[in-house]
Amino acid sequence: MTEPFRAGYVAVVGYPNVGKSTLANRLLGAKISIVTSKPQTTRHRVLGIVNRPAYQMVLMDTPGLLTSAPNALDAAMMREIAETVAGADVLCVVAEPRPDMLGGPAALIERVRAAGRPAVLAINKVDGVARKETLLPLIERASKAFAWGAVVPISARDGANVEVLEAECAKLLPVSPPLYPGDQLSDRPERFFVAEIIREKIFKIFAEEVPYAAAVEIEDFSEREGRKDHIKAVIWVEKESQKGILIGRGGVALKRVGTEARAEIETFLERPVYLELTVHVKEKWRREGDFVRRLGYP
Ligand SMILES: Nc1nc2c(ncn2[C@@H]2O[C@H](COP(=O)(O)OP(=O)(O)OP(=O)(O)O)[C@@H](O)[C@H]2O)c(=O)[nH]1
Ligand SMILES: [Mg+2]
Repeated sequence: MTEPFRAGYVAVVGYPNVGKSTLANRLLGAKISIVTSKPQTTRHRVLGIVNRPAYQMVLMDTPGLLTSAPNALDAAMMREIAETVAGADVLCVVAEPRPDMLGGPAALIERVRAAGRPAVLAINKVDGVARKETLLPLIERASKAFAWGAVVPISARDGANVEVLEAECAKLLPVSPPLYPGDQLSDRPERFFVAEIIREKIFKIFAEEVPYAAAVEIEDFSEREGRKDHIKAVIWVEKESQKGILIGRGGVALKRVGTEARAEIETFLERPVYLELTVHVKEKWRREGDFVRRLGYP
């Protein structure tokens, strides 16, 4: 007898910077979610769809779980996590191989228990663990904390054991016909990915303050017959000083953002584009609920 087809939503959750987006991209085989070395990179839940012969796994990457939400942007991100978890069939909890990986601020494990959903634990970044035997006590301890569907040590970066993790998550999906057409990779429009690519370059190029104060809004995205697409993006920051840093002396810094972003946007869209970037200041925009919503955060 053949196994019935399964389909459902898998929420990838965990503390900031543990590798949730790296894992989501690895499972999707495409770069859907931006990855940087800084925590709190992901702001939106991103929906990517893994289509396999026996199942369809709709992946939702989430922002990292924070202890507190000091401003409207953080609060929106935390609401986004709660909504995503509520809409998930399965949780894929990602943690780093450390004794406190499920505890700590805002106790992840409590959220998992409260969610009442089947969950798989991925212990990520095991490529960085020199002595693999140190993983055993961590796995044992985690196994006692919750009735996980499975506890799987992985490396999202090099792909080790990611297939095993995927299979464990797939087992927990409900029996269901596919939820999306088989050729669809995401539910987000192109302009969302374009804005995210620009934001990722800002995270990579600038130090501490600027990336967190920056938001990208696509003002215009026009496809032009016989000419390059025209994309006009505004980068919002909170202070004149941040605007100065983003633009740089003689405009060199902004130019670098533009050059790097355009190259990646063209790869993503598989066509040439003309990218126009401008920087605007909106004081303390992260504290303004209306503005945060205008930028597409819930
Ligand atoms: N060594 C190692 N590093 C990894 C692995 N997975 C992710 N990373 C790195 O960890 C950092 C954070 O990765 P992200 O995927 O952005 O993490 P995240 O959990 O989505 O982070 P937020 O969205 O900020 O919460 C990046 O520098 C990744 O390259 C892994 O398996 N091994
Ligand atoms: Mg992320």
